[in-house]
Amino acid sequence: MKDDISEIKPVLSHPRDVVILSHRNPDGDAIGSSLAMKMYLESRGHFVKCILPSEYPDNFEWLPGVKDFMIHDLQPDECNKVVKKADLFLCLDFNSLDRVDKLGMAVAENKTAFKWLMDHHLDPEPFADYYYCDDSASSTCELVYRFMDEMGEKDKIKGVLADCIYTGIITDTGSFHHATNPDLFRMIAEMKEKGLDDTRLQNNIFNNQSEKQMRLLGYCLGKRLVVDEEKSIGLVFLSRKDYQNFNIQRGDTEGIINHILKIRTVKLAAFITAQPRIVKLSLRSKGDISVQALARDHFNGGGHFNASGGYMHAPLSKVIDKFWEHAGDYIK
Ligand SMILES: [Mn+2]
Repeated sequence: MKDDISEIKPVLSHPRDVVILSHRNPDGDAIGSSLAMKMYLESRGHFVKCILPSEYPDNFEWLPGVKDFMIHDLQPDECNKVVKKADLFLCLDFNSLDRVDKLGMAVAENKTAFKWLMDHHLDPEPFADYYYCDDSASSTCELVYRFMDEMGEKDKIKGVLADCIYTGIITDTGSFHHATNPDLFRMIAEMKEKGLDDTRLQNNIFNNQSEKQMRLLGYCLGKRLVVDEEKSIGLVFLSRKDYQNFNIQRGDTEGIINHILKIRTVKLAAFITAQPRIVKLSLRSKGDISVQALARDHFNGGGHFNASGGYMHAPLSKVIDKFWEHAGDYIK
């Protein structure tokens, strides 16, 4: 769903109070696309605030401008005030207002503001006035690049703005392991020509873990990994007790699921965690196995074909049982 670029040009032709929003538990793509679009819109004379429903993980702290994010969980009143005053909402990297919780309600209440959705998830909900969406894009940051190119302002993609775009692309593609396309590599090449320091960025993003995170990864793979060779499925789970014992904080479990998929015989990987109110599932797959369908059919979720997630209000053991009951049906 992509509306013509000519429809957004008049909207951006005079200074606006813009609020950029992205999803709960923001990842590199949510953060990178928010910061890149903030810089772009500010360069065109708009006033821009970025709001996130919840805090961002520590390993993105090095990104310039990240400390200016307003966090709805921490300062709801200030955020609501800004939302009320906005005359343009730019929603990045999510496809329905319930993904931003109470913030979504505040956005829906502001009926006069123009709503713009830029996203690469499947099936965007009809809440916006302008859609710049394409589920064939690797990331929202790829769409940010394409958008600036279509606006004839590709020359602005350099320096810190390019760093932000690269961060979203490298994290959403798992370092170019999935969801890539020829244009994406051309974009990277062009940014590299303009001085992108990809090695520094990769070090900042990936070689930036705490000792605790590495020991937690060791525990998950040593003690909590179950592999069903016959079904080609690998599973890691964490109980509430594990969360207490390791003092697990947001971001600490990031990327653990990708290690399960490194096993040769595993085609479908699941990471199931007991959160305070729900049990959360992250799902990944190789090839033509749709974990999006698995998440949608059984776990109130969705996402991408090879990367999805869901949740259940049930005890951890029940969720794990349900997973084993159904996951095999999706293996081809
Ligand atoms: Mn994304």
